[in-house]
Amino acid sequence: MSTNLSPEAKLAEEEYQEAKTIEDKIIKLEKFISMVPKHKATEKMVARLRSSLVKHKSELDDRRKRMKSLGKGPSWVLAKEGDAQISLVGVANSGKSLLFRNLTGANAKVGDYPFTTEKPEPGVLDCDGAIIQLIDLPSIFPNIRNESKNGNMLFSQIRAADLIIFVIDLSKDPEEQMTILLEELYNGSIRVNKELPPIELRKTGSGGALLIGEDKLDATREEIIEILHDQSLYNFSLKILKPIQLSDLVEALDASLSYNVGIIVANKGDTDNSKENFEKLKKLYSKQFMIYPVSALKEEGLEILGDEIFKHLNLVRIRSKEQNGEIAKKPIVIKEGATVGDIAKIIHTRFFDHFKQAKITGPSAKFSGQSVGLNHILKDGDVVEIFAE
Ligand SMILES: Nc1nc2c(ncn2[C@@H]2O[C@H](COP(=O)(O)OP(=O)(O)O)[C@@H](O)[C@H]2O)c(=O)[nH]1
Ligand SMILES: [Mg+2]
Repeated sequence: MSTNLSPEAKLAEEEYQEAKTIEDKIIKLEKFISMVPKHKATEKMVARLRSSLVKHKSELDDRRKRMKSLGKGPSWVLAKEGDAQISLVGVANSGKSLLFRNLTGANAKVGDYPFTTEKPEPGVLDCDGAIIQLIDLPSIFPNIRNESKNGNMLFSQIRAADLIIFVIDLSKDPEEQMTILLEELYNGSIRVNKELPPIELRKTGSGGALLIGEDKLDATREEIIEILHDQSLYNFSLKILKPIQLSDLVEALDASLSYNVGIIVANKGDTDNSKENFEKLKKLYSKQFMIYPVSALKEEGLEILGDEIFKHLNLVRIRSKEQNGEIAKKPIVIKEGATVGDIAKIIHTRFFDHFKQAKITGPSAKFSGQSVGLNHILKDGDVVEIFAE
């Protein structure tokens, strides 16, 4: 390994090499990686180290799966109920529990002291008929994964979320909070508002390595293949679609990664320093996140939050019009891009099998009562009346 490392980094490397258990190897290797200066000259070395980290994590994951099948898996991860699941993430005292309480009406302990919330609490948020499960979570602090016995469960819960809400306390430095949250989630294998790396990888039974578009990666063929060998991939075709770096390739091979969508709710807008901190938050994070200012205490900004949250779930609410002319109170909540055919199937297969036409009113209709076929794509807020033979 490179000799240009600081004495601390060299020590960290030794500690990693001496680690015995997989858990320990992961902790020590993460520490070592964090100590290697990141620049052009170390880029490939860091990519290779990350590649080993991916390998250890997948070993750990395999073991956890086996443990789980023995009934030793996480015990408090809440299963999804309703149309979508949203988790509140933040450092201690940022106001998650108060926000949760004021959005859902559910009871959650609110405290002036840290760690009032010890396990996930579920509540229901009614977004104009869509039933959204909101989850209040224990607070995140630096190195939580290794220092809290519930760290892994917490990350399992966050990974399952359809949307992560970062609750930031505007009475304190927002950069510090976001850095902790993003770093902990990153180490917990969660990527927020990131796209999947632009590669296509296929395992093949034989034939060795086939690389397509390797000119888009600034590394030699040998270096690329080495990274795949680390993950026990010998026969494969790898297509690189856009320019990437070796570290992106490592990310792409990490099956443990979860790609989640996140927004920021900037809380405590009623406090003294909130204006300045809000400006700072916007300056640093508005490219990566939508940011909504609120005060959970004064219940300000909460009314629009429901609507805004819903927009990030990529769902649509479709109401059916019954034969008696009444519009269903409860909408059908379905993925964006759903067609009249999808709705027909949900109402009754008879409507799909013997479909004649549908009349629609709402955002996707050119005019009220427009007649459309099965392939018409619906929009949020549409009312659909289906006619069958
Ligand atoms: N001034 C102000 N205080 C708040 C606001 N939201 C929460 N708090 C207070 O911050 C403290 C921590 O709140 P809590 O919801 O328990 O935070 P959690 O640890 O993130 O769940 C409590 O004393 C709350 O009353 C807010 O919008 N404005
Ligand atoms: Mg709490």
